[in-house]
Amino acid sequence: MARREAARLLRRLGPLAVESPTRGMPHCQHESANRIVNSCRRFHWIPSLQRPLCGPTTSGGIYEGQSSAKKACEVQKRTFGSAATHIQRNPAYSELNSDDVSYFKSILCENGVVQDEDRVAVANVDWMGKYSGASQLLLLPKNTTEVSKILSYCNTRRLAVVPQGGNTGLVGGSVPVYDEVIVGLSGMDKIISFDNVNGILTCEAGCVLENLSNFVENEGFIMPLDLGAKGSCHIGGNVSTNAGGLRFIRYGSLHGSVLGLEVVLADGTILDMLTTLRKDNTGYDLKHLFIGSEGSLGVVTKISVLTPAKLPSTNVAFLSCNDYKSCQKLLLAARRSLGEILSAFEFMDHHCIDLAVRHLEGVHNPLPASPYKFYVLIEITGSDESYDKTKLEAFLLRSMEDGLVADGVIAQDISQASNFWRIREGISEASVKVGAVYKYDLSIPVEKLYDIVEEMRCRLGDSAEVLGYGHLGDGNLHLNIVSSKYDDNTLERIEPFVYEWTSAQRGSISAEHGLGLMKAEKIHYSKSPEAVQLMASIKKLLDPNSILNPYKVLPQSVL
Ligand code: FAD
Ligand code: 2HG
Ligand code: ZN
Repeated sequence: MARREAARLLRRLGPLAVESPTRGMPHCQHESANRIVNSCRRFHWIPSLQRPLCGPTTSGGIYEGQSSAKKACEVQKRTFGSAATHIQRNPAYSELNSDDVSYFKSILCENGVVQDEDRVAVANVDWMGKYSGASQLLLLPKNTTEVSKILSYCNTRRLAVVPQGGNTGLVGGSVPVYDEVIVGLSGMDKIISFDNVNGILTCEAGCVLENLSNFVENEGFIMPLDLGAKGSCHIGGNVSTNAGGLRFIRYGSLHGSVLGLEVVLADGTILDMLTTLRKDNTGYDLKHLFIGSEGSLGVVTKISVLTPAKLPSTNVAFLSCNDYKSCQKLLLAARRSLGEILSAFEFMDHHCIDLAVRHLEGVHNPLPASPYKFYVLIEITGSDESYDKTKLEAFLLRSMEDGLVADGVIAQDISQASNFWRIREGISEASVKVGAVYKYDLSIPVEKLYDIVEEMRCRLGDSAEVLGYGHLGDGNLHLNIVSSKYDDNTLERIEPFVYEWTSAQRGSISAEHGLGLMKAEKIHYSKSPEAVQLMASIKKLLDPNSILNPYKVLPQSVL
C-alpha cells in the first residue's frame, strides 16, 4: 500500500470512525481517555440465569422440561452436543430419598437445601439451554466442612453429584445428566486474603470472577484471566475448566497462575494444597490434577492465584483485513513489534460481526460497511502511555503499508473500547439467540486454523451459518454453527468430520472449554489410549464409586 494511502487510513485511526458521546475528543484528552479505558469493564453480566428452559428436543426421548428423576432414568439419553452421545443412567447410583434430604438439612443451614422446583429447574439447565438434567436437589454449602460432609455422605450412599459454579460452561459439564445432586458453590464467595506485596489472592471457589477483578484492581493488580462470562462464572469454575479467555496470550494458563488449591475429594477428605509459594518442588504437584478436571476428581473449595500488576495504559484497536493470511501475518508482526505490551489478539470473520450487530442491542461495527472479510481486535497494555501509543500507531502504519491491515480505528475512550470488546465478547450471546448452536472449540496450528471454517461452509451450504472467531494469538478457533433448530442431518454433516479433521492436524478438540458431557466420548481424538487409561486409573483412585460428575470428561468404556 502506498505510504500516502496508509497515512490517510491512519487518520481514521486518529479522529474516530465510531459514534459515541465523546466522538471527536481532541487529542489532548487522550491521556484521560486512556486512563478511562484502563478501567473499562468488558461485558459485566451474562444472562446465565435468565435464559428460558429451552433445550433442544432429543431423539432418544429426553426433552426439555423434564420434571422428575424417574422420567429421566427410564430412558437412554442423547444430546445434540455430540452425534453419538447415548447414555444410560448408571444403575449403581442410588436414588434420592427423604432420609437423604433430612440428612442434608441436618448439616446445612436452611437456605442450603433447595427443593423449590423453579430454582432447581434453573440449575438443571446450562447457559445455552442445550443440556438439561432432572435433579431434584440443589445443595448450597457455606464452607469446606459442609462440602466435605456432603461428599462423604453421597459417597457412602452412592448418590451422584454435579459440582456447579456459575453454570456458564459450554460443554454440558455443569448440569446433571439424570438425577445427580447439584452442589452449587455460590455460597462460598469470601475473599480470604490479599498479599499486596506479591499480588497473591486467596479466596473461596464461589467468588464471581468479575468481583475478584474489581477487588484486585482496587489494590493495583488484575486477575490473570478475563472472559465474556466474567459477570457470572466463578473462580472455582475457571480453575476446574482451566479457562483460557482473553488474557491468555499475555498471562498464560491457570496452570501457571494458580499457586494453591484446597479440594474436597469424593470421600470427603479435605486436601490442603493451599500454598501461596511461587516455587515449591516437594514431590508431585497435585493441584494440577484438579485444574481442568471439570469436577470429576474433587470439588475445589479455595484457590490462591498470582495476580499481575495493573499497568496504567491500555489501548484497543479494531482492524479489518482482506483475507485470513493477512490476519496471520499481522499476528506475527504484532508479536515482533508490540512484544511485551501485546495483551490481546482476537479475530472474527464478518459473519460474526453481522450476527452480533443483528442480535445485540446497541452493537455496531465501528468500521464502515465494506467488503472486508476479517476483523482483528488488538489490545496493548503497558506502563508508558505515550510510548505505548506511539508504538501502536507506528505498528499500524507499517501494517497498512504492508497491506496487512485494510482499515481500522483506535478507541479513544471507554465507550469505544467497550464497544469493540462488546462485539467480540458478544458473539456467543448473539449465536444462542439464533436458536441452535453447534459449538466447537479447537486448537489448530494458526496456518490451518481457518481452513476448517471454509470446509465446514462447503459441507453445510445454506443449511446453517458458519462462524469462525477466537483467540488467534493462542491458536484457538471457536467454530460456531448456528441455525434455527437442532437436527440430526446437520449434526451428521459436522461430526465426526470436525473431530477427524482436527485430529489429523494434531490439534485439540477442546482448547479451553473442556470435554464435559459433549465430548467425553471424543477424548481419543486428542489423547492416546495410554493417556486415557492413565486418566481412568487416576479417576478410579480418587473417586472409586464414580460419584463425581458422572458421564463427563472420560468415556464410559474406560470407567
Ligand atoms: P460451571 O459452568 O458451573 O462449571 C464448569 C465445569 O466445572 C463443570 O464441569 C463443573 O462441574 C465444574 N466445576 C465448577 N465449579 C467447580 C468447583 N468449585 N469444583 C469442582 N468442579 C467445579 N471459557 C473459556 O475458557 N474462555 C472464554 O473466553 C470463555 N468465554 C465465555 C463467554 C461466555 C459468554 C460464556 C457463556 C462462556 C464462556 N466460557 C469461556 C466458558 C465458561 O465461562 C468457562 O468454562 C468458565 O470457566 C466456567 O465457570 P463456571 O463457574 O460458570 O463453571
Ligand atoms: C469466547 O472466546 C468464548 O468468546 C466462547 O470462549 C466461545 O461461544 C463460544 O464458542
Ligand atoms: Zn474463547
